[in-house]
Amino acid sequence: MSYSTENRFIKISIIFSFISLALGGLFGLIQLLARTPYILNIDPQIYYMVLTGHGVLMAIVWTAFFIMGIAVFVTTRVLKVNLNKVLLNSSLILSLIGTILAAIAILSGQANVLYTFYPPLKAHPLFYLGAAILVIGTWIFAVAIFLAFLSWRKSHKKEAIPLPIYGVIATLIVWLEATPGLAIEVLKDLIPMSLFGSPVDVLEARTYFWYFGHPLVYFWLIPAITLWYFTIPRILNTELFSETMAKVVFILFIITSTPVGIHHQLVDTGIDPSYKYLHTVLTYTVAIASFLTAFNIIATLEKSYREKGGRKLFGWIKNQPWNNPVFASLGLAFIIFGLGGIGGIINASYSLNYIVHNTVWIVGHFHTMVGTAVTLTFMGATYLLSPFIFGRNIFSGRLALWQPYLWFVGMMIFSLSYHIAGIFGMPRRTSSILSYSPIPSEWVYLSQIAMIGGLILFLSGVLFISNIGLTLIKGPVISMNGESLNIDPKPNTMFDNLKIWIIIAVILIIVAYILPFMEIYTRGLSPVQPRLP
Ligand code: HEM
Ligand SMILES: [Cu+2]
Repeated sequence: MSYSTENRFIKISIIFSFISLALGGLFGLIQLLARTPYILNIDPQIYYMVLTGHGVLMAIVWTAFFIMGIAVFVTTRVLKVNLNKVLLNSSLILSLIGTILAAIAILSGQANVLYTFYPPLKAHPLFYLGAAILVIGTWIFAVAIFLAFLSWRKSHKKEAIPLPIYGVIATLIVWLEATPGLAIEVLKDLIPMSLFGSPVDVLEARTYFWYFGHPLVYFWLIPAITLWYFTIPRILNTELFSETMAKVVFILFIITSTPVGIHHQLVDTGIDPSYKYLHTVLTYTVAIASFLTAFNIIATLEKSYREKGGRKLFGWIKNQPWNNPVFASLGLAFIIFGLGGIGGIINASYSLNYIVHNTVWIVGHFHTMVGTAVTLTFMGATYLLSPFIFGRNIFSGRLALWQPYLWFVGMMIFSLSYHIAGIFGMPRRTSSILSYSPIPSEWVYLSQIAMIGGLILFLSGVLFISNIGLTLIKGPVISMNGESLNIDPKPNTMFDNLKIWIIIAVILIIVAYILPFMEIYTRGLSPVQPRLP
């Protein structure tokens, strides 16, 4: 079977994602040095340009392009199908154009609105236009994958959906649940604001944004979790502890990832506390999915240890292939996912949220989740899939082994210090904490410790990017481009009927959002004039 169009898509989108990661990492370094007292002084406008670039490149571009590339790889290789060429090519072109337009607006300093682009802050129209085009590109992409999946399904009705495909489909369903919120905000509020200076209701726009913003988290996490489910048992030469549990997790993500967005607005005025409470409760149900994931992976590790004759109570932790770069990346990402997950429960708690809101605790938190659980997993997946995707083995296995450990150590130092500094009230999104003087002494030394962690993190990023760069140029050539991934067919069960879960998801979204939006609209909007940051 020939996958030439698909392979081109995969290569372009994944290499583009690495470029974003590299540039985003450079911006991260600048922020790190600027935030730490007495190290680097930069103009606040430049700081916010860099911070917008870092947030957008890391949270949206790096993740979305990597995910699209991997999704094409998994879909074609597991189902042994081709995707619609026109859809695939146009989705790639639109996604690239949209991203480049937004990048031009950001890098020229005309969109210093951060990756949350809260109005009334106003960016150049290209920024919003680029975002809209990117989203349209991803929708076309989703259609291409769904068409291939549905046509496969027609001829394989009695078979269970293979787990990696389940992960791809769940990811795209969550994306399609989430993005209408973004589309409405951008088309209805932000583009008119930016083009014509139309006034905007801040609360309305923020509510649409977070309708999108929380499921975005699962758009990142589901692919990472899918990679754990698929890769870890293969490396250990065993089966996943429970495939049914894995599917239940995906279903829970489909159902509960969207109707929880108001947990990002617990401090916003104008939303009734009872709705905030409802979203908090639903957030705890989505946390169950994360707990089940942790259980399933740990049980798989222990199962494989016992199958090989291990008998010690905790021997399954040490006796794993920690010297395998792929396992190390995924395993360390998984550990950080556990720690970050606990932090997430604190964020979602109605009362504790008031303490950590808008502090660097939050920065510490999402660097554990998207910055490590997701990013380090994708890095490990790159080591694994490089022969398939680039037709080359990784240039240096030794660098590939050092890299995840450095990332882990760097992240532990960086994120732990920011978590603690956050409890001392150190604000995020500012380059000049000293301007808050007098400041707690903790802010200064915790920033300095975080800087050491961030530098290690940056070094790890440099190792990754240079190893991949060298792989592309000099990695040992190996021909695996046409190869398929074989997964033994299993019988269909109720967990393979996605329709019913999608219907439940839609109902729950309506229940969770109809009242808050009615409150916003019946009270009447209070639009304000946009302003430049
Ligand atoms: C080289 C490694 C990295 C360093 C040194 C770094 C550093 C930082 C710092 C210091 C901030 C806080 C800025 C502030 O609030 O004033 C920040 C924010 C952020 N980082 Fe990173 N980061 C790194 C990697 C990543 C990765 C891998 C991701 C995600 C994939 C990521 C996503 C974000 C996001 C979404 C923000 C929030 C931006 C905002 O508040 O608007 N970072 N980063
Ligand atoms: Cu959230």
